[in-house]
Amino acid sequence: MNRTLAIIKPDAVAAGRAGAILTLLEDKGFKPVALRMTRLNPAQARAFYAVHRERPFFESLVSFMTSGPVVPMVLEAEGAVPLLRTVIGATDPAEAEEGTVRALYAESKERNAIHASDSNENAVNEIAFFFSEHDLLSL
Ligand code: FUP
Repeated sequence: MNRTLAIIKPDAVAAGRAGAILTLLEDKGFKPVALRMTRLNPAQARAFYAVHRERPFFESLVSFMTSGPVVPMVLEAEGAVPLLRTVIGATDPAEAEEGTVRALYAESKERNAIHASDSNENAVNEIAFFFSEHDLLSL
């Protein structure tokens, strides 16, 4: 069994879609093994997206990600990282496949409802960003 990190982003939480997105993820076979609600401060958002710090959208992304509560969660499934990337869809909802989280709930390329780790290595680091080992339940 593999683990990945998802974050329901401020747009989707504010729109009252956190429950619908969690249901969709469970319907796709993911088991949540840790879940919390928090609000990132600018330093945390900058650290989380540090890989993008030179990109033109970086400050706007930090501003969006700190604009309201988020729901980070650790999800377990066979091949969790690639499976979740498929289930969330393309970064830009205009390009996301029908039925994906972003096609259903994202507003724009920036306000795109959900984050998912893009590699097993990043998943380990991103899980540790939000959760300590004793937060993770064994099912
Ligand atoms: P993804 O892995 O699909 O979340 O996409 P990226 O890692 O490429 O981008 C991370 C986040 O940066 C996206 F979720 C939204 C934001 N972003 C923009 O706001 N504009 C862009 O042109 C690209 C990404």
